[in-house]
Amino acid sequence: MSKIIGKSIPNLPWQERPQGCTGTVWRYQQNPIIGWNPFKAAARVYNSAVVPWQDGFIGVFRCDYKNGRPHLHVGRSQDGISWQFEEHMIDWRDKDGNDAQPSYAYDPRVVEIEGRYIVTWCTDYHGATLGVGVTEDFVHFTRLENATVPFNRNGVLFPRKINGEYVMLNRPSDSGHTPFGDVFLSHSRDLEYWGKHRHVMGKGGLGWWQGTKVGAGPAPIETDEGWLMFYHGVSGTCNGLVYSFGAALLDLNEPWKVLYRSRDYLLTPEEDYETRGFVPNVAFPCAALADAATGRIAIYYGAADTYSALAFTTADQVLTEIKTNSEVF
Ligand code: BMA
Repeated sequence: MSKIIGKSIPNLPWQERPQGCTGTVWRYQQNPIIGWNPFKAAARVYNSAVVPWQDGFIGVFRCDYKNGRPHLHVGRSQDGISWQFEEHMIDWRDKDGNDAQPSYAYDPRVVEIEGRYIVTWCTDYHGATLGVGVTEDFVHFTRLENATVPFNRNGVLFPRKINGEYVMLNRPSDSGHTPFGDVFLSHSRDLEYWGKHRHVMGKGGLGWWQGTKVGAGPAPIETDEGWLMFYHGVSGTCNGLVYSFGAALLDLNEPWKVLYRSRDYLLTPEEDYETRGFVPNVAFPCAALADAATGRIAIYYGAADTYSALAFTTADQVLTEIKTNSEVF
């Protein structure tokens, strides 16, 4: 049995695999958990980050406004399924307390490292780049320097330092809807200066579902066999891009080394809420809660750039799947 290293989350949202479902990952039967226009400012809430908080959950949510621009809002939930949102966007301040509000912000991820919650997201600095900030209470948010020069849109921290350094998965890109993309990682001692860049994995292989680009999803989950990383893979069709997701296992000490990687997707857009919406055919995971006591994992994913949805699996089942059906690379 593969073991998750980390905290126990006894109130993890969970549903058993429905009868007749044979997939390694299965959907929450009441999906989507967040629909159109969930609160006044937001038309769509998706591609968002959730972490345990007190006796429930908290998150940083991508909220697309009715002018089309995305901003980040805090959301709170007792059960991880039903969410209440702050009406106002996160008020980012720099270290001196000055306004540091990004002009847009999307695809946030959140990790807790040594008592601080670190948020990464896609922001703008003469083009898309990676914003980084910290909070301890989800009320006061301090923005740090951006991690990269443009263009880079997908920044995901490992949930602890590795060999004394912060490590961030990221994906260099171009402006617009980049038709390429490999996963890299970068190291930092202070969350400000980033270097020691390593290539983690490229698009392609046998699986056409990941033939156009790949990008890290939720913060990787530590297991006794390596880092379990869910990632999105994109296929370029005659009608546009299709976003599915799979998983990879990365070496614990040298996480740029890929031990196994999905040959087949774990989840691809099939349901109405995944195939119809603002951007059809998108399943884009940004957070996963992992319960070390049971091995259960709840994956939060954006559906059709419109809805928030939940899916479930266990560490053991995902590792068995990617070891049995591993991509050749
Ligand atoms: C990516 C990001 C995601 C989005 C996806 C599909 O480039 O912008 O936020 O979910 O495209 O539109």
